[in-house]
Amino acid sequence: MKIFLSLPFFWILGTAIAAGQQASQIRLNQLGYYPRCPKVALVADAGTAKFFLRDTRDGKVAYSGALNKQKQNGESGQGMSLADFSSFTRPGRYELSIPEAGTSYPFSIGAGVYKELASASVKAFYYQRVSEALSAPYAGKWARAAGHPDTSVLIHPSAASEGRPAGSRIFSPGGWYDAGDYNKYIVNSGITMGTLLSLCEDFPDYVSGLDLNIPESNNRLPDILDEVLCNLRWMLTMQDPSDGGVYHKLTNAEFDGMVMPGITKADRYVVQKGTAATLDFAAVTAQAARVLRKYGKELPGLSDSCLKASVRAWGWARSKPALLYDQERNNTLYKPAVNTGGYGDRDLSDEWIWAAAELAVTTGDDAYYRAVNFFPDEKMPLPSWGNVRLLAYYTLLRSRAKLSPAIQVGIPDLKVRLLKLAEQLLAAARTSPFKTPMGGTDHDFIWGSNAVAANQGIALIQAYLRTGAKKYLDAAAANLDYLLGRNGTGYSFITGYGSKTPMHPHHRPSAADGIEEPVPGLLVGGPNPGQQDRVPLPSAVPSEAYADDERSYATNEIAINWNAPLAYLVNALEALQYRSGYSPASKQAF
Ligand code: G3I
Ligand code: 9MR
Repeated sequence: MKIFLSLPFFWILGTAIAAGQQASQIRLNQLGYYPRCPKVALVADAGTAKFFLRDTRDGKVAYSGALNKQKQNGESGQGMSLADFSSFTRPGRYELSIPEAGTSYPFSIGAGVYKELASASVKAFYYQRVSEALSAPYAGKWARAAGHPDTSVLIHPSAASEGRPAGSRIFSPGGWYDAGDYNKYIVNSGITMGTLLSLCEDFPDYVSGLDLNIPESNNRLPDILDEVLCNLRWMLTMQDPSDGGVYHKLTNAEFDGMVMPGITKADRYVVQKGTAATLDFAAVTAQAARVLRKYGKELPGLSDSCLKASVRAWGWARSKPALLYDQERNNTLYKPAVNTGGYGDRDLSDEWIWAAAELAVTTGDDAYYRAVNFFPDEKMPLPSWGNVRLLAYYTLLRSRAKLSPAIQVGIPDLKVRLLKLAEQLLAAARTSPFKTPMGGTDHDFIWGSNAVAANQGIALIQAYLRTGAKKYLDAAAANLDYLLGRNGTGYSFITGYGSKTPMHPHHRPSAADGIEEPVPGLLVGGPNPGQQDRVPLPSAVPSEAYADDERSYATNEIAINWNAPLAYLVNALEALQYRSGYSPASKQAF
């Protein structure tokens, strides 16, 4: 009773503090929580004080508890305390208040708490469409004219072949802009498409019901497939029909300025064909052939064309097994020099594994499996644009039954390896200052660190799908908490989703469109102390090295290969039992 009498005072005090920047001292998922999932907030420098959960409608205390002191956050010396209100499940809108620290941003507890974000994370790709106008019924205030047409793209001297000499032109429209820039890169499209296609393969029923409000929404395909097709059709134009090789990228020679797409009329080029691009293309088209097979009526011939393109790409790669894309070297040999994103991978063993896995599973032909060393070691490297090995393993885990018994017997127990990785991520969550798998080590904070968090989430979802063990799903959800605010910066890293979100991402349309709010649903790169852009950061502590500054492309750019794992993570959580309750028994699992 006594406690309730003293509360209004603290509530008023807390609310007053929150009006300042105090709210950002309380780090929690700024959207909210499913009723029956863990609910945790972190508070800087608040010791073991009491915390109160208040209903925002009337300020009444709905739940209270004591903070739990955690270890310090790296070099910052900031003491973190943890508020755990997991056992509170009543749907509603709340604030967390700690008299000594202030009041959090308001958040929700409810079944539909990530529904809008789930769709926005995929709709983000619509906003990246290159060659078509975005109209108001779909794009709202972010409607804009079409960007680069790419209907007459030059063959760069590095890409010249007998049938296509330097300076000749090809037709390669459409697709998605890679990131904050206006170029299109096959390698980065590869992992992006693989991740989105895996979402379709892992949760087919769920994705059929996912509504994106895009121009194709009324056709008979799932919206996410319509969106994926947009980039797939572009990718298909990047294959040289005469030999099956695939151009590394379609690009300006220099990055465009911070202007709307299509304003600049600089020449566009396709550059050198390379083995990494060709293998990533082979993997994507083989996987797409599989996913599209059941839509033969809606998309006559497309699945077959994808498979043919994949087989030809594979053939080209076999004849040129290690033709790297080395931009610096090319710039000493060819004019014009090209200074846009390099995506220059030097180790192609994982691209070989991925292409072989997708082709083997789609065709059932053991020869693809036999052609490469699938298990050079026991590593399970987290996916990134430069390392796609795990995408192959996810495919084998999902579909090994499609391989012949002789091959299946020889596959090591990938489930054991996957669970080892998942356990490592659980261990990281014990040491991370945010009690999330993300941040267990400072090495997590690279360029695009938020995609590290999202890809860790995918690995944990995969572990959940193979075991049904709730701890993996909870840990995946904790990384979504991380992305939505339970992190070292106090930001929710997704534009438009949360209370304190990036307002100045390195994203040309958002910078140039004159609209205050950036395009929504975009995941920014996140903390990265590398300062490759030389922009000052508010902190040198890796987990805090983030600036919501348009110039800070090393922390605040957006990119398709970062949004794809976000889309997988949040949509997988929606697809699984979290939506309706908390029972690990899922129809789709196993
Ligand atoms: O791999 C090392 C790692 O071992 C080391 O611990 C770490 C320390 O910083 O560095 C890692 O390498 C970094 C690598 O990203 C990690 O993926 C490099 O320093 C860093 O320069 C590199 O950045 C890449 C960046 O382009 C510059 O090339 C990003 O991965 C990549 O996402 C980004 O992609 C750009 C495109 O080029 C152009 N379009 C936008 C896109 C997004 O920013
Ligand atoms: O906008 C570019 C971004 O997409 C890239 O990730 C980044 C690194 O390659 O480069 C950005 O472009 C910058 C260029 O490298 C240097 N001049 C300023 C450009 C941004 O305004």
